[in-house]
Amino acid sequence: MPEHRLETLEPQELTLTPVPDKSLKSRIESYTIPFRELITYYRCAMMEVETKFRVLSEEFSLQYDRNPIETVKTRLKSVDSIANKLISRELPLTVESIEKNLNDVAGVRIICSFPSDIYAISDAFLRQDDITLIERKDYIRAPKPNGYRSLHLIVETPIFLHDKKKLMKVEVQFRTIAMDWWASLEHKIRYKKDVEIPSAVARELLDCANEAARLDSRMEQLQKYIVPKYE
Ligand code: 0O2
Repeated sequence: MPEHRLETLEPQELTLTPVPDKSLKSRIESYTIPFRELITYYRCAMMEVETKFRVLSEEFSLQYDRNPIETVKTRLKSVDSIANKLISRELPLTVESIEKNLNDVAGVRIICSFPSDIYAISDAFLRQDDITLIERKDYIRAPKPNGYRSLHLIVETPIFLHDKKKLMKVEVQFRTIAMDWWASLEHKIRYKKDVEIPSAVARELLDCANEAARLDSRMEQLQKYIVPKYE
């Protein structure tokens, strides 16, 4: 490129100067840095909630000599899933929109032994004074028409940063091993797939969900004979 001396340039020539790489970089950063920051906050909130369940698990084991929490799983929604959800709801693709409209960027799944454990653990969690319940969906007492069972809570939890406290939303799903078994396999078979599932397959899936619920309730009856209730 020919070298221009500033004093010889006319004003219109100045506007033709190509955008230097540096400004493109800063434009990209102005989008990505707040997004990465937000995802980090969600990760921190998820860790806070995970720790609360690990503490409850330790304490229940100590008090009752039985651990009602089988597994704690965590997941952060992928960038693609976040974008797809916003696009499908015709919402803006901005950091503000993610925070305002999506409740499940940070997810924690608690797999319990018996259905009653779900209520014991979720009540103990909700009694903690830094946890605010935003929404509760009980798909155990009222299963979805396809047979899906789980207790879903959307909660707000504080995260403490070096200079501020921030409230973040986390989705917590509670399931028994049987509910999780069904949901995981059903997810693979049909959930979110664009193809229409034949009604015979849908009926069979529903039947499997009901069967799993019956087994859960039989196992619950059995454990009542030998294991003390949480009080
Ligand atoms: P993923 O991949 O697990 O994250 P919301 O999504 O919360 O804004 P909605 O539909 O009212 O809106 O939420 P709901 O009913 O509370 O369900 C959200 C999550 O529950 C899903 O997240 C699934 O994890 C699970 N879920 C709900 N229904 C079913 C179902 O029929 N089968 C299975 N296997 N899982 C289910 P995502 O974001 O859809 O998926």
